[in-house]
Amino acid sequence: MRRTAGTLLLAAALGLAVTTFGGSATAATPRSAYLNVVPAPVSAQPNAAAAYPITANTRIYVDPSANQVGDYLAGILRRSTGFPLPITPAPATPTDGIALLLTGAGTQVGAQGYQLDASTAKVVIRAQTVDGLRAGVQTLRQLLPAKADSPTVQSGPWAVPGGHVLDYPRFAQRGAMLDVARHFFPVGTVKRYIDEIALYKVNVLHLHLADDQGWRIEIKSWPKLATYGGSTEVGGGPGGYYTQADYQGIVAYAQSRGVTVIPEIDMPGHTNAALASYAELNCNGVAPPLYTGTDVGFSSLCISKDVTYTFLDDVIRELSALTPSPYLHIGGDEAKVTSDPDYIAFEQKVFPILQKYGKHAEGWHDFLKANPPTSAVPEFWGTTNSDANVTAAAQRGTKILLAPANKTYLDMKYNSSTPLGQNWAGYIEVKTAFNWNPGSYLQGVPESAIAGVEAPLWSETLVTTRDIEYMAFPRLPTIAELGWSPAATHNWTAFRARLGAQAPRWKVLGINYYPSSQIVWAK
Ligand code: TNX
Repeated sequence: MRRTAGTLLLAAALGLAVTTFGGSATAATPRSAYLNVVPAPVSAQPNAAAAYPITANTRIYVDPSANQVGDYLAGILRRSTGFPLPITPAPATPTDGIALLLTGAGTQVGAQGYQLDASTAKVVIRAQTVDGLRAGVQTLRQLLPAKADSPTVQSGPWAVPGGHVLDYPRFAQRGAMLDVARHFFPVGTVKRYIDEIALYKVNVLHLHLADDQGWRIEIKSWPKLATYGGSTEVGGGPGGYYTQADYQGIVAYAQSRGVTVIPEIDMPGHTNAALASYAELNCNGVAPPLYTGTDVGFSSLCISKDVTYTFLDDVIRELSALTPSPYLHIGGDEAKVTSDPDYIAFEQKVFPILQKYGKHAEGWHDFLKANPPTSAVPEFWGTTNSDANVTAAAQRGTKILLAPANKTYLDMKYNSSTPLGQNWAGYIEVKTAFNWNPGSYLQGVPESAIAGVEAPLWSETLVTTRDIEYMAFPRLPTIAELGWSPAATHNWTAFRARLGAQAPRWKVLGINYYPSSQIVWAK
């Protein structure tokens, strides 16, 4: 790559030695892997004179309470290296191997950060929490050659380049939303997406579990929601649903990768699948047919019936018991056939039900008009830079989750020839997804009021894993970078090279992606 002002700026911001920037024009020195980590770390200093070789004798030393992280790392590296990589309880001061330690990290790393030191003798990751170690392991993966992520044994060498990283996130919450309602995706597809988002330190998977076209989670007290309400999808396919055991499997798998699942049941609109399943939920007592189109805003739970709140109490009770997260997402968007007074009356009955089951509400920012508790998290999905209700909530101390549709919606087309997706919020090329600042995006909403950022993937037009990946890559890592990396590292010229350096790993992992011409793709 060329030495642009941008890369030098990034180098300065990261405290990097500029001498490590090799010119690919002469291809003399390959660019240090420390400069290619996505999201960009807080600081990284490569030491080109050192490298730790992973060999058949390498041990992974782990603080016993972080064994799961050791297993995760070993699981990846055993497949590709063929080495045994035994997991061993960590001594106080390891002198060899790869060590994952819950001691000795500086206080700056906080609850999610880590420090990583790679020398000729060893690689040491230190954090204050298991989640911090998980983040460090994702960085270590990216420091290794792409073939380290291969599912089959490859030949080495397996050098971890020498260097030091100090890293922690800008925002506590970095999310990805997957709509499993418009099209149903099997458990394996969801787990694959979890693996993909975890690579970029995304720590929340928001699952959109119910909409007009399908109800995707078993509720034992209202069984037809899943068996009938889940029996189709957009286009009329067979749909599907997760049993409670399936859902718990997803939650546990996500947790093992440092990802918290936040389930969404959208209400009072986007509820045709529930209304079709139980006639008594309709004001007129008549169940509508199942719906397989893509219109929005035509359905509503019956606000005035008591059974509506019995139903919601049951759903929220069962879902709360399955969900370790303190948040449940209750949707609240596009309730176009619910009057404002009805909407407010409805939400005012739902907030106490959540509280009863020990949960805070997350919801699309529309629900602010019903005055939720300060602890509720509005998810801003608008396409403007100002929203009076969001600003007022932020001023009351409410934390805002940012998912502006014209920046973060992964279902928007990249350009007019993208075969999948929609364009109601515009086209979102990679640069558009990158070029905004979550800390100053909404008028009157300071950085301190931002909980984080999320990239939603609505699935009206998406049917397969390859479809999901084509829309998420490369924009999901782009939004992940905005959520994690310090504002000082934000630089398009540097980013387009760093993002492009991910492609060899995506190829090894079999991840489908949109090869945007804006990006400098590595071979
Ligand atoms: C708007 S974003 C919706 C969804 C659609 C999406 C398609 C939001 C809160 N509601 O119901 O799936 O647009 O892009």
